[in-house]
Amino acid sequence: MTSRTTPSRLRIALAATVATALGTAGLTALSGSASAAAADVTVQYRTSATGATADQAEPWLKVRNTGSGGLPLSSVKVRYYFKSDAAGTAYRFACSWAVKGCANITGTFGTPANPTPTADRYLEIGFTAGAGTLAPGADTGDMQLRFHRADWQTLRQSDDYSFGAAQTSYADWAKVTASVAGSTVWGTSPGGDDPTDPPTDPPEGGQSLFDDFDYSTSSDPRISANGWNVRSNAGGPGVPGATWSPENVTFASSGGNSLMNLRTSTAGTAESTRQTEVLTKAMKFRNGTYAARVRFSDAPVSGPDGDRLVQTFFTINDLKAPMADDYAEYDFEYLPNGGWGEPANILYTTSWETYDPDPWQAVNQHSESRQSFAGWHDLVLTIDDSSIKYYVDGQLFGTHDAAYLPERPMSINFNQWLIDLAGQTSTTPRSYDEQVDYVLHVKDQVLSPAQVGAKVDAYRAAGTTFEDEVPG
Ligand SMILES: [Ca+2]
Ligand SMILES: [Ca+2]
Ligand SMILES: [Ca+2]
Repeated sequence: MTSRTTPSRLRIALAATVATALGTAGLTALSGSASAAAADVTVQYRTSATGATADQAEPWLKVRNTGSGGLPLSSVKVRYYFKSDAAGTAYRFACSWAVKGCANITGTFGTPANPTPTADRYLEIGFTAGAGTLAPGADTGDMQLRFHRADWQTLRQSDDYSFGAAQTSYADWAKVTASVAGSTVWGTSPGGDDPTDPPTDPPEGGQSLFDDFDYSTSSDPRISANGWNVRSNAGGPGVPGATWSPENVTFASSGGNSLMNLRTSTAGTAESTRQTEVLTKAMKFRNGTYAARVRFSDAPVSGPDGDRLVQTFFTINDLKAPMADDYAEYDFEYLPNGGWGEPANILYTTSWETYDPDPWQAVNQHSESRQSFAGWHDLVLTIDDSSIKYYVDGQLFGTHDAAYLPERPMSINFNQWLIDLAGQTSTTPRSYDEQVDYVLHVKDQVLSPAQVGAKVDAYRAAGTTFEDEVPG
């Protein structure tokens, strides 16, 4: 452990903190003992981007538990210090691959309290509970991490404190720091920076779209002004020859809260079939959080039941060619009466890499639940650089792989359509409703379902029924 630096001052501070928490009895028991220093790690570093300048910095790291007990990785923070290219330059973190799973690794940028000529920013790596616990002697394995300028311009790393151009294979590296439960246990920070100060920089992104759908009718000019298209143009999906009907999109107030209703109706023929769709005109949404409160229904408002409907909330862009891999689509799709070979109600969430319409070939990953989802549901979709997650009513519904991440921005859509007319062959008119309370998108930030709820509550407390800060 030749490059190891363990400041004994910090060990003592840790022991004192623990003793204080335990009171006088604890002080006696811990005084002079090594118990409080049981948590201990070494950090190894290598880089695969060794140039003085690079498109991305690639600090690859391994954290080893050299203590005597199990080490929950969620208690560990590692800081990589660098000199920013300019004071206002923004950076983005990404994880290419990690034994512990990129979804379990977080990256946050911060500014040291005492900047130096080689360190006025740092990347702080953390772990979620899903990363688990390291047994004594075990390490995290490879963490292939990277970061780049938000504008993708070349960055200079030759002036970065933690950068080691010669470190092309893993070795102990004291120019990164590691802390466990708020106490520094590894490395030498630059300029007397305290590696346990909380990160100072706000999370990146955060520009939001919120709409409470407070409109009068589908021809309310504010709908278009706010960036929505109420679909009237013909075409798929659904029954060939069906009409997409703006008149079937209506708005009603319920307890002071406005709801959007998408009504889909048929009398058993293509000519009588009216489908509904509302979508953003702009394709400008990619990573971040998508949320909506949606009411699915199992039965028609009137008329005979049984039609094979799809009630949705989704994001999508355009397929530029069959199997083009820059296609992207993320769906919540509820089939109240089955369809696609399913005999009864089923909720799908599906993440698409791409597809070929003819002959049909799909490259996607899906999760499903065969039960009724009639009624109101809180739907949340999150996309970061490592995975796609779907939540229904606060519960994780599915996690999909990095292979299905979006390559290009997308629109946000709601629609209700008929797979075919074979589910109910009657010519008696019937109609089905899908209602939408609100939609929220937060750019580049992964929010928990609870954070989504809090953000919506804040909009409503402020009297804001619509806001769009998302850059086009
Ligand atoms: Ca630099
Ligand atoms: Ca794709
Ligand atoms: Ca509403």
